Amino acid sequence: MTYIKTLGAALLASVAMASAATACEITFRSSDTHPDGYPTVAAVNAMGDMLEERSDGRLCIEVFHSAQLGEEKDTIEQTQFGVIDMNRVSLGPFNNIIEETQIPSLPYIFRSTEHMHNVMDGPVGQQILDAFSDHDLVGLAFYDGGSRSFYNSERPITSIEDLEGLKFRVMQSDMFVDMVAALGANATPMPYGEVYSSIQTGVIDGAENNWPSYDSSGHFEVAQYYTLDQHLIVPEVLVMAKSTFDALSPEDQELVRQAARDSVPVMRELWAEREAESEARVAGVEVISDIDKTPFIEAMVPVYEKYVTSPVLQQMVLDILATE
Ligand code: BDP
Repeated sequence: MTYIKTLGAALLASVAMASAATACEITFRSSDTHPDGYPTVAAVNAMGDMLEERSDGRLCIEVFHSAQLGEEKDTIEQTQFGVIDMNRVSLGPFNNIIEETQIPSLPYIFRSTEHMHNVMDGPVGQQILDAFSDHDLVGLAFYDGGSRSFYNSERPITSIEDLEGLKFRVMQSDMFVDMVAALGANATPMPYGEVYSSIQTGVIDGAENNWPSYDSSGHFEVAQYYTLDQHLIVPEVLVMAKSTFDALSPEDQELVRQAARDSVPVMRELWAEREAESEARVAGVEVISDIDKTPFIEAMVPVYEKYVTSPVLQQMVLDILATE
């Protein structure tokens, strides 16, 4: 009898747990290439907590971190098909699909992180978020991606001449291939997850990224020269599959949009902390911070000429330059 009672109690407990776990009516599956605890993952989790609370537990988010659902280029396609509900990615892999995303991905377009925030929080940012709707996606919010600099396993880069002949991995964006070529080096677009072993085996000499990615990916272990040329400040974006979004009531759509917006300040705070932590953590690498950026900036003219073609894109650049 006691045995039966114990069994019954255990059964009841597991049923209660299961129903608590299934209280969510809808759970959005969200993809991220970064590991658990990384600021982007933490920010989408924070958005999920807000959404769950504001919808009385009906709407939830489950973040599949560490590229569990695939590399960015593939997960973007799956999000367009509605197989994945949400995706947090860099704007880089969108460049070949949505031309407006090329503009904030242009080298040296932003003067500082603050400038980037002012632009992405303003009308140009909204214009870019709106552009996703023609591509089966809903643009929800922009996150920080720090500034990206070159690192390699061969030699310290102290001037543009030192880049010559080196082979760098870039995100899957034609514009970044041209950016590296304009600097006199060679570029290979490849998924983020392949970079570590490609540097290790000498397929490439290095890559380019921000402090937190250089740190969390372990790239600093195989490419110990990091040059603070800060050629890109590419924002990251959080998108939802249009089919997932359209299936929601207008009230729930607004809850999703608002929770995404409210996750932005959370992300920015986590990001600033993480940048400082990562910079300190990779302290063993050789950091070249005394570098004249002027030749790098001047070398970018052909990239602007090739990619800022239509009057709409030209106006976006002018609007960015005119933003404080
Ligand atoms: C990181 C971005 C991530 C990109 C990665 C990359 O946060 O979205 O996948 O760079 O270089 O900084 O591919």
